[in-house]
Amino acid sequence: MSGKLQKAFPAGPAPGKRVIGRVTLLSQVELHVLALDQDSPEKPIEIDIHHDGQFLQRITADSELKMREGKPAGRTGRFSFPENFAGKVDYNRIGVTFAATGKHLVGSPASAPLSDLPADRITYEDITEVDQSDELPPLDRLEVDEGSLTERQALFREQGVLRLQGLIPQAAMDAYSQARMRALGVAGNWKSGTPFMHVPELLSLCCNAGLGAVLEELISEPMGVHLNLTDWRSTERNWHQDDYLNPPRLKSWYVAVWMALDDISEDAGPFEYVPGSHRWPVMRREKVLQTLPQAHRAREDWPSLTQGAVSRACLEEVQRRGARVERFVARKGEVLIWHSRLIHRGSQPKDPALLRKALIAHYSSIHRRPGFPPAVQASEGGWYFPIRQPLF
Ligand SMILES: O=C(O)CCC(=O)C(=O)O
Repeated sequence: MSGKLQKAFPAGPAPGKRVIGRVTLLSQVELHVLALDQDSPEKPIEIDIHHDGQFLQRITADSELKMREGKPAGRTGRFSFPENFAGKVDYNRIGVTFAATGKHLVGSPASAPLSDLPADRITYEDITEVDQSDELPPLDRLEVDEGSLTERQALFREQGVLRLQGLIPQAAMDAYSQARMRALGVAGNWKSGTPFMHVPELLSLCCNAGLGAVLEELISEPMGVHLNLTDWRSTERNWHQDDYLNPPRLKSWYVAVWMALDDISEDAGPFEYVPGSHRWPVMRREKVLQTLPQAHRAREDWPSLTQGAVSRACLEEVQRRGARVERFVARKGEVLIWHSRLIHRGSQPKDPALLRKALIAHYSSIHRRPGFPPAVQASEGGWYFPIRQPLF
């Protein structure tokens, strides 16, 4: 317990209710709450604890605290962050709210307006909007001559996802797997998001001509790779769309590809997705940012700060619509292409020791990323944006 970290806050009313409370950080890992229902001072009060927008636990402030004259001063409760949080507790990201109203207790550091709401009160509607404008790729527009679509286009328009076996020669995947193994072994990873700039086998795989042709068939413009996720474990990034993570003017001229370099075990945290969810309202960055206190909106790590609210809102929407979740338990060589608005996630592995040998590559239209260096056509036929970042 650290005396330096001890903070005290004045008590104050929770707006609209005669329930008041304050929270005190006793140590880096322990919170103390004091709450009082002014109409029923003997009543225990339920309090929700969040960190980084993620709901952690509901506690009850039920120990009686009496003032000197014997009058009830309120009910107290304590919360200790779980052991696996050690070192990760960021004081400014702790949210402490009344369970009944969702309002923050005085002294709850992550309090501020949508940001006044705990992540579990933010709805899909709060952070999305309907967009079927003519600025979208042709397959996403309201009016499409369905009869003129190829089978793949029709599937992608309807499902937002396409699974293909045999699209990329196995030899190209194996060559990359071996190069990665030589460079990193099984557990390592590159720091760069663009390792294709350093690893010829990776560039060759991402710029495979057959793949490039299918991406162009779906989006209607040549697509250039600009991001790789090369870990052989699930990212464990919970439910989200990719669209709001990109510049708003890019709209949906964006697509991502998941390649199975080996058979993927059911227990290794497969990629999961909700077919058809790319036709639901789309998350907007400015709306997602509203869920954060003003002071945090310019932070580089805003995607992780908002991930808790985003994934919860997605899950609720999936449940509200009774939508189906699919798992990509891929066979070696299989490729999955997904739409930038598709709700998807890297699921949590049941067995964290298992490898998930995959390559993930993200692509944008080569005509629509003015902030990137001009795209270059690789000798294989596909395109890449030559973004140089140190490999390690
Ligand atoms: O780990 C995974 O399979 C999910 C990857 C993902 O969400 C992404 O690349 O946007």
